[in-house]
Amino acid sequence: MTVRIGLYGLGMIGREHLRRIGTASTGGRVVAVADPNAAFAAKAVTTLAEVALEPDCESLVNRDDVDALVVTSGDTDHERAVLAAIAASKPVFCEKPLAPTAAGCLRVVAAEVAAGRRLVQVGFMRRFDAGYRYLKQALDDKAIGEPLLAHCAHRNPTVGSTTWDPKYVISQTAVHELDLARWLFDEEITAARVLPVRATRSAPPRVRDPLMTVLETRSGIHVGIETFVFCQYGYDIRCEIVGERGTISLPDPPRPQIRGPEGVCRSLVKDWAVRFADAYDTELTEWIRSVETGRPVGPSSWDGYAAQATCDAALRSFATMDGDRVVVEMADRPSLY
Ligand code: ISE
Repeated sequence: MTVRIGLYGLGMIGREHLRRIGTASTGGRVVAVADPNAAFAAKAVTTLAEVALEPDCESLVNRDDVDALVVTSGDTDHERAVLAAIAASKPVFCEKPLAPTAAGCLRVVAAEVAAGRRLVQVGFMRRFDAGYRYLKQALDDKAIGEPLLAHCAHRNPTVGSTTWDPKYVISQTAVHELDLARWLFDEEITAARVLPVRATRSAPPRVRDPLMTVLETRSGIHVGIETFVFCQYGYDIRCEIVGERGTISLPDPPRPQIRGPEGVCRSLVKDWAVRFADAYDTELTEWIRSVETGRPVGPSSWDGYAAQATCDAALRSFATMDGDRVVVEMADRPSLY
């Protein structure tokens, strides 16, 4: 069976997913699209053969030939599109964040609970990366005994210096590690603090970079996250977990080794879309398979809510500019999750 998909949002990640669904043997096909900006959608669709255009997310998801929805629009349009899919009883894959506030995420959770079954997968693609899966397996196998703490680094060579909101360092960057910490350790995050450190001269003065975020989990595991979005040298993602009997590290992605006049070197990936290309392929392929089987996999709307609640706490700590410890406020977890 080919899963027929409606895709909402034709920006950069939307066009990437459209190409990916068409080429990566995912078992899916995009049959119709829409975008909150109708004029932009009308222009974009002229280059897409055999794809229908709809005026909004509701008409898109309610088409008879759409089995499931992919949401890749701007963050503030996610909630409405996901709620439309739940109302139509159709599975939906939504790029992160599920909604830009924890309250918005909770409305999605409530709608899904009322529908009585899981329909939503949130796009935390690192859970599908082979290296992170290796870490998770080793932790679950107790290869290092009980985990005690983790060191993570999330470094981008640069991000748009005029368009970058300083808060994105938490909400667009560290949010991946906030989700991973919950997933890897299978525990909720209970508190967050964000510490400004000496600022790089490569960042615009209004952006405080790098930052150190420290999370605490329910059992007391501490996760230190360095975010450094103007690091200049490459896209470098690190994670080391320290346990009672050893450590486990995220493997570096394979890169060719170059021998030349400068000696022996391996170049670094410069771009997150390249670093996690395989993870995105696996994520969408597994989601489409889950639509076929009716058995949801991957991050749920509860995971989307928990990441956002943690983000909100980290942002409150960031606002103090003094590393204040902020407790993560979470609703009770419904039995559906
Ligand atoms: C970006 O905002 C993302 O969402 C990507 O998934 C992440 O890998 C990248 O580092 C962020 O800047």
